[in-house]
Amino acid sequence: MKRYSAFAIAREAFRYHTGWERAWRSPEPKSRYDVVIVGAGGHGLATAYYLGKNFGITNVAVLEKGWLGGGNTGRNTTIIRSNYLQDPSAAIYEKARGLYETLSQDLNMNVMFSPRGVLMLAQTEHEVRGYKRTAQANAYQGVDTEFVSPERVQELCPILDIGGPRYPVLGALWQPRGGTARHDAVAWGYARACSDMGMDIIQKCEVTGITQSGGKVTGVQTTRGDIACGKLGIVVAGHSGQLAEMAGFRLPIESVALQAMVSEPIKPCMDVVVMANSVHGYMSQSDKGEMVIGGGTDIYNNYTQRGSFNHIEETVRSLIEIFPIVSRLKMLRQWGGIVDMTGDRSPIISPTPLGGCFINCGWGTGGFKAIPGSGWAMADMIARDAPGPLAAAFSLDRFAEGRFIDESVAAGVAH
Ligand code: FAD
Ligand code: PYC
Repeated sequence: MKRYSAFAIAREAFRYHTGWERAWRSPEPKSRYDVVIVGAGGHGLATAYYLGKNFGITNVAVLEKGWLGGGNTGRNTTIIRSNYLQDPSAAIYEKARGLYETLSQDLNMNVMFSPRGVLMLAQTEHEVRGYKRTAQANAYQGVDTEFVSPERVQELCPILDIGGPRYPVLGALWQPRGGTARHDAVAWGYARACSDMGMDIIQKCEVTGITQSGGKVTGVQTTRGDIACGKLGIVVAGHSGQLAEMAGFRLPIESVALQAMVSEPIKPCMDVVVMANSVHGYMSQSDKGEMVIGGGTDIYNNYTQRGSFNHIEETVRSLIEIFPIVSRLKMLRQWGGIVDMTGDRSPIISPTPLGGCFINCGWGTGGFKAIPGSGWAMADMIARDAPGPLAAAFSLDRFAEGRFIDESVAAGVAH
């Protein structure tokens, strides 16, 4: 595959952009692969990429029932941070954040990583104590965060009303190298790199069954025929329960809609990401000038990729409290995704009761930021048949053994 470069852009400019290749091939499925990954979201594609890059395993297919990146990976609000409380979480999210720093170069695709800084506002005494504790834990974990004063918050984000009508801003957890990235480009970049390594990305190919023999996975049934495999990775976010059922086990997962919206574009007015978890709203400004806005999850389980109307009203109301300047903005688009929630709000990266079958799910409302680290850890587990140091704590056993990794506060989104 030809490399993207300034020279390539100049060359194509002279020939009316007629020479660009397709970013990835769309092959017919083969009858067998060493590894099949179900789900071409960021986590599935990153898993395939690191299988190839780190372990030289390239006889891999990524099967996607819809279009690549059309799940939560293309529906999120792109916030990247690693300011979690527990050690295993800080390790995997910081690994991911670190990989984001050089992802554009690694993938030869501009993923527009923008480490503009993330502020998580403390608007109650409880949050002040909680975020000070997180900042202290992060210092031990090697994650660069600090608890900052209301004055510093105002300096970092002048459009915030820190006096607030309900909850004044009492400080914030600040991660200066958190930020955002272009979500589609992350999926496209991994897909292009996988295709370049000879892997097959097969869209419009829904997995409808999982075949097994003697307690080991042997393949998948799909809407495009049966495909045999040596190992299987299930990476389907909100549909994890359905795939687990096909494989014959149950997951402690609930599927819920989470929605977001963007406003009409306006002139640049904020260059940090702000999350306000007491009032349930968060906002950043995209490169196009749109204000990117989200709130809490729906309160009932469902599979509708749109979310409910009351949330739009509640989220906008909350944001107006802290950002009065958005009160006259028009909203342009609204959408939802199905997020996969575990009880402790931490992911599952684990072998399963079915031999040769591995699962990666439970990222809930916060998995975009984790994509590179999660793919890295999942590839390592599939290649070596056992979870490595990044994945070990996130095994399925923890729910039976009571080893919860409680990140309900760090999740940052009201559930
Ligand atoms: P997905 O991208 O959903 O990919 C799974 C894929 O599996 C889908 O494409 C689906 O079609 C496919 N699939 C399902 N069933 C089958 C089948 N039977 N056969 C074949 N394919 C199948 N996270 C953050 O870190 N920061 C944020 O700011 C943020 N904001 C969010 C805002 C919203 C509105 C939403 C919905 C989520 C947000 N998230 C955020 C969470 C984040 O988007 C997800 O955790 C992450 O994208 C999950 O990626 P994934 O690859 O696991 O899943
Ligand atoms: O995990 O940072 C996050 C997040 C923000 C919005 C949705 N999830």
